[in-house]
Amino acid sequence: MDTVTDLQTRALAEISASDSLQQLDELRVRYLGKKGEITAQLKSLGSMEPDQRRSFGQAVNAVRDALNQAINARRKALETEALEQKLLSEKVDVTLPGRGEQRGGLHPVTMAMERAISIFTRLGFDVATGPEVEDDHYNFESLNFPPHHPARAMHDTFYFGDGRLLRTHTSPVQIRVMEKSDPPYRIIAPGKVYRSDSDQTHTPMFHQVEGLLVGRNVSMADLKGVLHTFVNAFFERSLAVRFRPSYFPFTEPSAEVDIGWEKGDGSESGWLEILGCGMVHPNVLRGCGVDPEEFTGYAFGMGVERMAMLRYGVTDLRQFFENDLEFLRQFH
Ligand code: 2U9
Repeated sequence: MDTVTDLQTRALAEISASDSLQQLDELRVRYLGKKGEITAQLKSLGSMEPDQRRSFGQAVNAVRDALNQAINARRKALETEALEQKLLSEKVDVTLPGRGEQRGGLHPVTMAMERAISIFTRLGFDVATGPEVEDDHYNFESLNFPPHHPARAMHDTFYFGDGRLLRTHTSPVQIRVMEKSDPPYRIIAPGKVYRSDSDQTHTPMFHQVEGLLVGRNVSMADLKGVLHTFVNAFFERSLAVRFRPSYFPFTEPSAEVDIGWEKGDGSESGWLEILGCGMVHPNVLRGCGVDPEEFTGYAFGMGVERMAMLRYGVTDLRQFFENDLEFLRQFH
């Protein structure tokens, strides 16, 4: 009996001194587990006289119940303590000042591109897109570039070596539209284009917005009207425009468009080239299954980086590609 009382005193002291759930569980196993001390005492009952067995059995059971109770109570206390610790350490001070936030913005080239798209959309043009990896047929042949013609050299093409190439203009988009549907067409093709060219005024990737309108009785006068309307809207002022004869394989006649440009202080005024255009060459129409006797059309193309430089007063093309936040934030 003394051993059992001693055992209870010792176990209760250890239980109340335990300071972790793991330690408490080790105590439970040591005293109440299959090979535990209380269990051993219960096993010893078998070899006792009936009288002794009854009173000893009651005592051991009472100790077992007391230990069980103590362990459960201690566990609850430890769990509550742990929860309180956790709540304390995870406390959020909602009165702390905020960290502030940074507002993003569109890239000026994106802004110029969306501006051009928005103006042409309001003039009735639909937006068409196509792949950046093309082949000779779509990038050159269908656009009336004869094989080995020097005009191909103007484009400094990136070739993959397996017949594929990176498009040097977005014109293949219009070819694809013409090949698979009937006129009339009134579309613009905005997107990235690639030319193996890199200096102060050229980057190997740049953006174009091209346009194509094909229908009955479409004339150069229509082209001039639409482009004048466009440049006035794009630059938000009434500009003088000049059409200068030029050459492109895919248009005949072809022209380059200049705008009369004056700097704010009145200095350095003059003509500034901003666009290329022309009447779609009959060979291009015919190649796409469009009868040039029945339909005529005009086309135009512009470099978006150039338009963005003029519109936002950027003097160095490379700034568009450096991702300097000090530069980019000016356009937010
Ligand atoms: C089809 C037929 C004709 C698109 C055109 C230009 C003139 C032009 C340049 C502007 C600056 C390229 O980025 S740039 O270097 N583009 O001058 N582009 S006419 O003519 C087409 C397009 C599609 C089927």
